[in-house]
Amino acid sequence: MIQDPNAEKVKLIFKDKKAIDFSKLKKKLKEKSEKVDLNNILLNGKVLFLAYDQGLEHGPTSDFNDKNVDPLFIIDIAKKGGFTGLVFQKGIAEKYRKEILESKIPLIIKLNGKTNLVRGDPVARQLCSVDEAINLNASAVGYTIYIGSEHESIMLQEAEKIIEEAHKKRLPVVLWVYPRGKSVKNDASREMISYAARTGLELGADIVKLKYGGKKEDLEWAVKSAGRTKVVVAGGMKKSEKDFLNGVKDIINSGAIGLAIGRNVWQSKYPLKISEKLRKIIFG
Ligand code: FBP
Repeated sequence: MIQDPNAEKVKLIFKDKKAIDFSKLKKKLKEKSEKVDLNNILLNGKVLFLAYDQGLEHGPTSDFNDKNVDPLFIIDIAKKGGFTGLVFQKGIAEKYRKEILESKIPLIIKLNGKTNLVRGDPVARQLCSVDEAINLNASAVGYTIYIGSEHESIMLQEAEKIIEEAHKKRLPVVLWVYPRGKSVKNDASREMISYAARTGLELGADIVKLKYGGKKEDLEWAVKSAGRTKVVVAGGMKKSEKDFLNGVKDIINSGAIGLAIGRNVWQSKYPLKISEKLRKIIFG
């Protein structure tokens, strides 16, 4: 132990002060931690979210076919595939409200978004408020920040306001943090994914969503960098099932709590089979 030459002096100062009431302090801390309710979207501390905001992010022609263009197909996969969350923009959440409610899958509403039609450093501004999300029965809200973009300050500030408001209402916040823009050379490098993870922690996100570059030790470092903010990983473009599932094992063994994926599930020929395999890896 480190010897403190001033220990005696410090003791005397503390003697004069009023004793700290630890029970009050504990109560305060408990109240604080009760503010955010993650239980709705976690299953044994793990998650499997089905992401379906690609219609806005990439456009229907790039990602969808005759089946998965229909939000009902996605809700059905989420329900039968045992997903712990379903990610929509507010429009789908509103128009398919009845089926989402019937599915009993917790809803995560993305509060910002953009199309991929604009070139240059990306910015995605807020399109839906926390209150609108609550009125649409959201169990959590999501927001994307493109760190490294020349417009990152807009997104950092909007995310901060959203986190403040959502947490007052006990709603968890999932931040998608993607390094992007001309200053970012490799968005999946160790440096970038850990920076993304740390951004989530520094802003107070409950969960941060990252892209995984395929190196387990880099993801382990990102998970460490995220501290008490939990890490989930995005799926990316459709891969062979074998490669994809091997990657998922590494993701879970690195300390991430799960996945928030889209294309590798709903573009699969057998979405329910792949969901079952994912469930086995993530929840055991
Ligand atoms: P996928 O599993 O299909 O990659 O979805 C994850 C996700 O984060 C989506 O929520 C989002 O629409 C998409 O990736 C954005 O990807 P990108 O910014 O690379 O175009």
